[in-house]
Amino acid sequence: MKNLLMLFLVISVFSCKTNVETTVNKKSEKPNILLIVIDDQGYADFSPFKEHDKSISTPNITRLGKSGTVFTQAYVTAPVCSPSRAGILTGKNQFRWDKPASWGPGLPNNVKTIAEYLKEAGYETARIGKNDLGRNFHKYNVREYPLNHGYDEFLGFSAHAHDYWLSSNKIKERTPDPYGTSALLGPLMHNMGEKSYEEGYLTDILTDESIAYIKRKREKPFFLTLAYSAVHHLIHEVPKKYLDKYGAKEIPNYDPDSLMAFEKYKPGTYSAYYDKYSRVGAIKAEELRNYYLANLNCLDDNIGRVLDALKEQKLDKNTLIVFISDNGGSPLTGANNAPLTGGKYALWEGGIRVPLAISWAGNVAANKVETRYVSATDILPTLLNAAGMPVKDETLDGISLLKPDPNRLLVWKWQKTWAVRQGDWKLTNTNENHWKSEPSVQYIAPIVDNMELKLFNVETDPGERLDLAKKFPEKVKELEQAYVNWCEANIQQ
Ligand SMILES: [Ca+2]
Repeated sequence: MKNLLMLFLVISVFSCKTNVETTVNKKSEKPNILLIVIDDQGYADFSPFKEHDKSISTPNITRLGKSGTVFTQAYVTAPVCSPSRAGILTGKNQFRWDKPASWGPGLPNNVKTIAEYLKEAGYETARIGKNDLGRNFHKYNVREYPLNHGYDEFLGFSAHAHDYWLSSNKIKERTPDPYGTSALLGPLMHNMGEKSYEEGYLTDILTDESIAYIKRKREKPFFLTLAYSAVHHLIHEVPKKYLDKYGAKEIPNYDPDSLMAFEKYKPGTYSAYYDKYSRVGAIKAEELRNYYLANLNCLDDNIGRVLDALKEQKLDKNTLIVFISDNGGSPLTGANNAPLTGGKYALWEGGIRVPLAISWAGNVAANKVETRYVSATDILPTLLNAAGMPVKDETLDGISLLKPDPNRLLVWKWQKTWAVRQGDWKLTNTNENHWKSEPSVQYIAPIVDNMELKLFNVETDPGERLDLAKKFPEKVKELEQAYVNWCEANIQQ
């Protein structure tokens, strides 16, 4: 009898482990799904990784990571916001339809989103925060607007960035160019109208609204995409208590009456203010990271509030959470991508390898570090699988996050550059591209700045320090051909 009991225990433990690792939800109850998208977080600034930069303070992101599985080799489909977000949302490489592989892939009618699938699976859907698909900013009656691609509700902004402090009608009316750049200020878009906030800090506002959404009484499971704009520039815009903690001096907010004369812009424009503080120089390179740390710390406290709200509502056990940064840390904000080279704006590992975590109590292994490479396109099939929704689309690029394939082919196309990864190898023609100013001191410069083919073993050399193209010409040829073949078969002509 005792032996039988032991055998039963062993079998139970074993099958439990198997369930945890393969994760197909057999429960009839569908989980709530929370997809948290962060903006421009550095690879080394993700505390669930053992080798993270110790200057960050993000205990809540650590808590989230430990409650599930974190991925040390998670790739997004582009090194900047819009195309990467299109990849996350659709489970596809956005250059399938955006042949120039541009900043603005947009969202065609025939490409289905996670929100559309989950709505069909019986979910209530909402997007709170940044909606940035690179086209048709600030417009309601376009496919890119969340209400037209599967979300029942939207509160946020449709652009690359929004001022962290200025979300009122009043400031919009006083500003000569409220939509002057790819960033904006003023009221947030809210369903088919707007919502003005006289005061408040954007990261706090997005959290408050998300908590209110989570707390709502409902019959159906929810799918909430919470897309923070932190830690995108304007990185210096942070509540004072965080600035004080990191010894960062407060910088005055934008004010239309203040005279800021720059050659390119009229005095008093938001464009001038945004441009000034979205490059290194106005804030000294060596001081920039203090602002970044303050901004990230504030974001972390807000993520803690969301996690606490789920617990308080007793939803923590049946909510699947995915946490991802849309691209690597920016060279212009003081983010740290170490040991990866480069950053946002280019296909070096620092631009496309990002923090990623998935958590779902009892279904996804907790406290686990997955070192095999995965893609942000895997989020869609993973979520649909959890929701019990079959995926039939053969042009999907994603597979399950929980079953990584160590030999799969991943491809990237970003403007005139491209990259391909298969197994341990990465081939790329990427150059260095740190955009509009000198990079911050955290930036690790790539070994070369040209568009010749470079071959790296990114398993043993994630920092891409040793170009092996000359040593392994056959591997170069093989991977280049794999990239060409993929494009010929999949990019719409
Ligand atoms: Ca971004």
